[in-house]
Amino acid sequence: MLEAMHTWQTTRFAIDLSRPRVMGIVNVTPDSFSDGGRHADTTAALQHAQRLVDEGADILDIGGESTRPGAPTVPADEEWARIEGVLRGAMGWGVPLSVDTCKPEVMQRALDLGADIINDVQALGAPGALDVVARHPSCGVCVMHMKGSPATMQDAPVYDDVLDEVGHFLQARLQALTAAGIEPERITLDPGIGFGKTPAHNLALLRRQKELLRLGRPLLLGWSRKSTLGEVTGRPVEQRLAASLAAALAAVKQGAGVVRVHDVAQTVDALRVWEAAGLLD
Ligand code: HH2
Repeated sequence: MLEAMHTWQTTRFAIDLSRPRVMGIVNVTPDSFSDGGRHADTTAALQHAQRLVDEGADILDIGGESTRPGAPTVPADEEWARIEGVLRGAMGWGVPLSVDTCKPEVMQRALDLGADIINDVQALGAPGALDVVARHPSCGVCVMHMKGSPATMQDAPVYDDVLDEVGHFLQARLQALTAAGIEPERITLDPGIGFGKTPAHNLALLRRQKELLRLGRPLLLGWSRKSTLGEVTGRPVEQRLAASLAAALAAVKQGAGVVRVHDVAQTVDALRVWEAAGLLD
């Protein structure tokens, strides 16, 4: 079990999670919540992606549609047009490439190009999405919990027990994916910080995150710059670096195998200090 928990099988790479890995965010969107429009064309996005790799990103997560609360949906062709050149350009870099999408059409095209991972905030819930990933012999997949949809998810979400509900959801998806033929080694699980959760829910997920390790798969956590950190610190999105680092380290301490971040260099440095002190053993 422990061995399996330490490997994430993806299209081209078996990613070793015996030490935590940093997934660098490449948003090729005009409207992402913290960096929308900064690298919205292929050239700028590739430059940004290259910088993240130079800074020590272990995985790149390329997205062409914002999932921020209230974000409009983008047609599949447009989403694909945003990310295709970035995927093609980065394919030879020797770094696992993840595609952040909910749409089966986009998943299929990305996998046809050789993408390593499908990262789906809808947990392969869209019609056809599970089939696309199951038909592929080896791609990795991250399934995330979200309550509601980006349009509605922050309308006063209510849980009896957020850990129970998220845990049961992830367990059910894990079962559905493996029943469809996706080997457990290909799957990571994400409780979905900020997706249909209040700050209290998100903080409970951090405090009790280790309970999710019982599901037997590595955890991927995305706290970077999220609004709960703004609530806690009183800071706007562009001033949440310190809070994001604290949350990433806390997530790792609580068992995360992968942290999804905007600020790769700083996160890598923070983890290096922990590693040097033997805190990652
Ligand atoms: N968060 C965002 C997007 N995708 N995927 C996973 N697995 N986990 C997350 O927490 C997660 C995610 C939102 O962050 P960002 O990509 O910066 O913003 P936007 O969705 O506005 O592009």
